[in-house]
Amino acid sequence: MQSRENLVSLINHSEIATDLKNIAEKVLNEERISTDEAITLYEKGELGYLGVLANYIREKKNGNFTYFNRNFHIEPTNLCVFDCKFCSYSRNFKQKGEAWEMTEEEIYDYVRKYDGEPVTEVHIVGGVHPKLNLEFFARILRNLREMRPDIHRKGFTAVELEYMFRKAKVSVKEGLEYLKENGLQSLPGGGAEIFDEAIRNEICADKCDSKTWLEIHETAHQLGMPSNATMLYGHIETYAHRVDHMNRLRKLQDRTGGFNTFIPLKFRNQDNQMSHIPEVSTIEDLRNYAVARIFLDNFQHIKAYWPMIGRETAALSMSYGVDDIDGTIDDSTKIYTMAGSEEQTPALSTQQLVELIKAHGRHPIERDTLYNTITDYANYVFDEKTRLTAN
Ligand code: V47
Ligand code: SF4
Repeated sequence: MQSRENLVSLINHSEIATDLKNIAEKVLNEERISTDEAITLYEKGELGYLGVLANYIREKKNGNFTYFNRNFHIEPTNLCVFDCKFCSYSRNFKQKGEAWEMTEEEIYDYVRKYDGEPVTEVHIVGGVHPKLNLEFFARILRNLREMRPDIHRKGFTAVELEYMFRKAKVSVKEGLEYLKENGLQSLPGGGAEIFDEAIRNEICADKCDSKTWLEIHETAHQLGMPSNATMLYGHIETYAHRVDHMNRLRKLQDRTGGFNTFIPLKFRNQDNQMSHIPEVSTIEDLRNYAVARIFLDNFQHIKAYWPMIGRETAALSMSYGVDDIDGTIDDSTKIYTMAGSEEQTPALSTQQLVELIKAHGRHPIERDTLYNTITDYANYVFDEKTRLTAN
């Protein structure tokens, strides 16, 4: 395999520093790297070096496949009781006039738009609204299950769940069990931000703390509900904070194996209380994907969320450890549009996703939420009339 040859020749390269060479050898021998070594990667690893290591692991774990799915979001409201400094999306109650609140019927109408469409996942996420409670969301889930039993229901960040359960006076386990009975199938990765308590206190002091975020995901895994994990990077955190964040996730994954994918989220600085902080470069984005791929040896997948990072960088990231670029989205999320992403109407057709992946030399696989293959697009050609025909 070419990626192995590249790694071996990098190790034999005489000019490489000893500590970097040792890490590369560990990767070749499939040994776990330490937190100190991960910090060394961030501090000293050049993009080319990190890419060789990350690509080797990526191809070992996922071959040449790049995954995507057909999905849409439901964002019932952007009114939020919390005040995260990095958030461009939420509005508080003083700014109610600028906010949206979907009625229950509007939510169902929104889902009806997809009647007859082969979408496989709905991602429900939004601001934390004090009136939208556990009962409301349980009813939404039940009705979505009835309307479209074929669509996987992934919903609610640990931040939304913590608030919902606290208000309903139920434990995390009781609340998750109840939502599961009513149709919740997995949790998205949002709300993790940076687990370090001091940084969290600076950027999102009033919402669910790190311990609770981890407890909610652990309980979900114990109940048989998988989840994703995110990390908001490129603001006031240091490399050590990023590594500490991923280390807490790696330890939890060792215990439960319940995380599907890790999704680094680049801080975007438009129209929020941290707008004075410059965004990191695309090179730093790619380095970050690569270090995540190298460090998180017990995560099967690393996702580049294209509405946040832009389709071009998402495509490049496939050479730096990423094997998943999220889905069609259908312009159904505002989180990154409002934070300054280059994707102002995020929607890609299946054909566009397939072509993007192929143009970068990877093998496109449409997956379901749990990474089961729905369609292998290696030998498909798209036809304008029939939309899709086997080659
Ligand atoms: O927790 C908010 C982030 C997250 C900004 O699980 C920002 O498949 C950057 O978690 N700059 C919510 N990031 C979205 C999320 C997510 C997205 C896509 C897929 C999945 C998944 C999960 O958005 C928040 C926060 O970390 N966020 N504002 C901003 N200005
Ligand atoms: Fe509310 Fe989420 Fe925005 Fe924080 S990131 S203010 S919890 S919508």
